[in-house]
Amino acid sequence: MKATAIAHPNIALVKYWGKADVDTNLPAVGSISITLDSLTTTTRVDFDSGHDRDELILDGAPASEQRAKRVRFCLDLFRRLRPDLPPAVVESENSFPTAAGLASSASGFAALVTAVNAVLDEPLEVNELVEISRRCSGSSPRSLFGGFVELALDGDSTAVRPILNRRDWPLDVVIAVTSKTAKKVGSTDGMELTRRTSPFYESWVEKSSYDLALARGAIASRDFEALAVVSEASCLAMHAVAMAARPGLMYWNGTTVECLHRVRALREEGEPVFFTIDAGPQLKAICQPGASDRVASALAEVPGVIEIVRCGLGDGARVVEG
Ligand code: 2P0
Repeated sequence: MKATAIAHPNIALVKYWGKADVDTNLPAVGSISITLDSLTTTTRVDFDSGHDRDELILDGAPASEQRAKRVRFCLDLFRRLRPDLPPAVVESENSFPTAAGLASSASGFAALVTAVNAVLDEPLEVNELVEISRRCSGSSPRSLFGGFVELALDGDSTAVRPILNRRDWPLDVVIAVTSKTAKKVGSTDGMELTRRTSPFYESWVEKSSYDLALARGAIASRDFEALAVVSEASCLAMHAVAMAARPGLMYWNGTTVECLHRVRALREEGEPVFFTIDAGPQLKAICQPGASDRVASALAEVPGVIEIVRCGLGDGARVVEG
């Protein structure tokens, strides 16, 4: 009973921020993302280890108790449906910094549920995997699929709808890494603080269905400019509602802001590029493939950028050898 799976982070263009129910981690809003290709989480599960409790090894070392607890929670959700699953050793490696706004929990749980499902005599249905991974990390069901993906609300649960294959609209992503330090306030705590204290929270939730519709239309018609406008608006609205929490949440550093201005200047000069920023200080520039060399060079020159990471759009989580 061993299996290995890989998954890639995804980047939301229409953002998820806020929970309708904390206990079941039900999002308050739907979201639309793109799955990346070159950043990878590789997760191996071993249910034959003979250990008496689930263990997590992260990037080669025993993980913190907090992270191990989240993995045990995920395995216990499987055990509700498959009670005979013995304790597991889970080994997970990220090819990128953990917890610095590069969506490591999304790829981590997508890889974990895919690997666990691969050892089951009776594998779960995809909607069951979506629910399990979503309970562990609200962004992770999107990494189960490739290309352009929507996580839609469906009553008390969620459903994932692949919108467009990566080959049908290849875009590039240039990530300007501005810090490798783990963020001070995690997404879950930040979302709850925002829900409880931000005066703009209700209008953020109300407005999201409008942005989802705009983004769906832009992707269906491969309208880059329309996708740029709605994506930047959703990103800035998410950060605005979070900044208005008390105390206000500020995930950016000065370099993030300089990168944002650089991307806007590039677009004014005619480059097909727009930005998005998640709950961390990295700026992600999404561009047409022909523009990505120029976008990467321009962002590399911004003082404070410590690394440029380049990706295309990738496939969903999958089982691999090993
Ligand atoms: C997103 N983020 O849509 C938004 C934008 C971060 C900023 O989904 O609380 O760490 O575990 O469900 O999975 C953060 O994702 O959040 C997130 P939880 P998670 O990508």
